Amino acid sequence: MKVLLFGPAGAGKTSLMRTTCLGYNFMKVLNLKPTKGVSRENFIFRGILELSIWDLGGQERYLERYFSESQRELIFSEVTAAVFMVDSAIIDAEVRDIFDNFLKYLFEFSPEIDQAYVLLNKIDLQESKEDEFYEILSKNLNGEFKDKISFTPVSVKEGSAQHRLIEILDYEIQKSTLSLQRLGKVRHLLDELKLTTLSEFLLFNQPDGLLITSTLGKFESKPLQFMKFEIGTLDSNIYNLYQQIMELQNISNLSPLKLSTVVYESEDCWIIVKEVINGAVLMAVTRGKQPEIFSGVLSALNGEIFNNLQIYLKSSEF
Ligand SMILES: Nc1nc2c(ncn2[C@@H]2O[C@H](COP(=O)(O)OP(=O)(O)OP(=O)(O)O)[C@@H](O)[C@H]2O)c(=O)[nH]1
Ligand SMILES: [Mg+2]
Repeated sequence: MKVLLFGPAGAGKTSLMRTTCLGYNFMKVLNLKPTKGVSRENFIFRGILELSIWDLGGQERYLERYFSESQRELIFSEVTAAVFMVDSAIIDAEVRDIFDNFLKYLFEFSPEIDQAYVLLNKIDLQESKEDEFYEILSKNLNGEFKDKISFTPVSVKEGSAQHRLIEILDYEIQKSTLSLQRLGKVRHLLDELKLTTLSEFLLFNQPDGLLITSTLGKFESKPLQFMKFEIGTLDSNIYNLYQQIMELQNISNLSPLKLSTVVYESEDCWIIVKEVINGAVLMAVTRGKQPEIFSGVLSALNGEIFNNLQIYLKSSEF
């Protein structure tokens, strides 16, 4: 699925992409270099939706190229979701020309698009004038475009831009039969795990830290930042000790990935986190703390249903 990120230089497009799809925090995108022309990156959003994000560097010389007769079709065709982003702290009436061209070619080459999204970014800045920018971009819009464009004031710094992009992409999941089928199958396997263990299960996508699905149904959670769940790297002390002990026992060929499960204990329950495949992590929350519940979950996490989940997720990898 092709996603276009378009807009003038410095608007925050690359920042938005990295923080949403890779779980980076804002500090990590403070010093991004301007994107040189077209940068394409593939991600699997929420573990379900295959994305090809076209992050288009917004410097003038590139914009001219995107609109040129030789390139416009390549850039604007087969787009599924399109985002136009501006820096609301820098009011520039000339952006309107860029926006008009963007709309013109977008709807010409991807006529099946039902919505284009405008993000008025950086509203965290005091000098941000998102209302003024909204006026510039929306004034006298061609009637047929008018109903197809939605404007949202956002901030990548504060997280509302990522929230909006996630909403936009979730809407695409809802429109995709294949994605819904995949979700249904995974959900079914989690429900089976729940039946045999009386615990709740939540499956997370590692790169963006978002929930794929859970036995609790729709469950809102913030993207899990910093949690990569790769225990070997997460806690290298433990890995080092483990390695030493295994060496004492003459067991070689260790990889940090062999440490795949973390257990947390609270007064009321166990929380057990296990990597299913590279890129997806399963979390079990037990109902109660009896030892047999704990061992039940551990056997389930080494049993057939878990295995099926692993096979299914592997087979639907892109
Ligand atoms: N204050 C503030 N700064 C932001 C926000 N979003 C992005 N920035 C900063 O704006 C600068 C430019 O961000 P980029 O993501 O590189 O912008 P871009 O749209 O990709 O720019 P080009 O690649 O040149 O088209 C970076 O220093 C970001 O840290 C925001 O919401 N608030
Ligand atoms: Mg960029």
